[in-house]
Amino acid sequence: MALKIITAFYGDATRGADVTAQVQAIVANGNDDVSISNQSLGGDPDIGTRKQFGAVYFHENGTIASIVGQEGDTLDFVK
Ligand SMILES: [Ca+2]
Repeated sequence: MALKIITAFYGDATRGADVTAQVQAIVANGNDDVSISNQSLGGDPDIGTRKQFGAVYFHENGTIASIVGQEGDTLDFVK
């Protein structure tokens, strides 16, 4: 069973994008390593800044987890 993404955000305090659907698509096939980039998340919500990323999601075991990072990171959703 894939992870269930509750919410995911990519951007900065000024501009950002809800990337819940993009992250859900990345993890839909069981992959749990998510590259944080304009390419993987569907565009650049604030050109010229280093974007932040945060997500809240259900693990397979039913618990809720959160993860944060920055543009350029690869985040491991299930360690
Ligand atoms: Ca993993």
